[in-house]
Amino acid sequence: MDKFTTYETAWCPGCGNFSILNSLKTALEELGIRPDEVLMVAGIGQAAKTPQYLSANSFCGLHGRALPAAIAAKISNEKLTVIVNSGDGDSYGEGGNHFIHNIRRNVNIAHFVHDNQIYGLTKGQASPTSDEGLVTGVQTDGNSMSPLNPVLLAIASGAGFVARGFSGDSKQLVSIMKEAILYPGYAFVDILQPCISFNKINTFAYYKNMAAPLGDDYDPTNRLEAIKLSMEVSDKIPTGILYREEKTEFHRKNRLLKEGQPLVEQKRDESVLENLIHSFI
Ligand SMILES: Cc1ncc(C[n+]2csc(CCOP(=O)(O)OP(=O)(O)O)c2C)c(N)n1
Ligand SMILES: [Mg+2]
Repeated sequence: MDKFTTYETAWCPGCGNFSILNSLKTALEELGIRPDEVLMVAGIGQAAKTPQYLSANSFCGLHGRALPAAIAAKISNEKLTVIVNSGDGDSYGEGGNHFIHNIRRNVNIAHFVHDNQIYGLTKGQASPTSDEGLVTGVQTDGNSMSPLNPVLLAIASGAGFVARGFSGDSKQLVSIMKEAILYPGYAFVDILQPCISFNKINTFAYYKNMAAPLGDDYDPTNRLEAIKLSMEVSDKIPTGILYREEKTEFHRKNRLLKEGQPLVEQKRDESVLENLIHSFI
């Protein structure tokens, strides 16, 4: 089976998740990757349902724990194309620590964060990217915390591929996703996405007005420029590949993995494990 299929979803009509799912499907098909070669990984949330709606291998873990499961799978079987789709809460809140240290580890996976600036599944609590003062049905006095800037954080932490997309610009999103999947290392994409039910401020119209696609003349290899650009979020929000640097990925640095034979195909001597277990009995 070479074509991907999508399934009926439980998302609200008008949710940005639909176009992110469809953009991913298009990106994978245009890259000529087969469904059986893909592992989709997520944590918990509306965004984290994405793996359940695409006909590929999938694993949904605990809230905030998508990255550890994804990199474990990739480390075991380098032949898999491993893609994480999860929310801003999942990736930057509950999974914030994994986010930073995963950048340092640089395993070859793509991480697509559906950033609706809200905890959607649990009906509107502030997420790490919610605007300060945001009032929702359950955050009635307004969010008292200042937002973190995931793109700035990723570049500052040493990520080699950092991009921002918008669910309403699928042409650009498909092209960013293709580059992220092909990038040999950890590729991070923050995707602006409206939550039509619980975030009444950062709407489709808001993002449409704010999103400013980078021009062809932009040079993504200048780290200081990328940092400066990633701090621009109040007048316009730049979208596209903000930073790109070739870095040695995890597999090429590991003695056991760098020869190229995936761990799952390497010969195992079961007696070593049995002897170890028996030494504790
Ligand atoms: C450890 C833990 N804390 C909290 C929850 C409850 N919970 C489930 S999903 C979620 C928020 C999801 O928000 P986000 O990741 O932004 O995804 P969205 O639904 O907005 O797509 C929360 C708080 C949980 N399941 N596990
Ligand atoms: Mg969210």
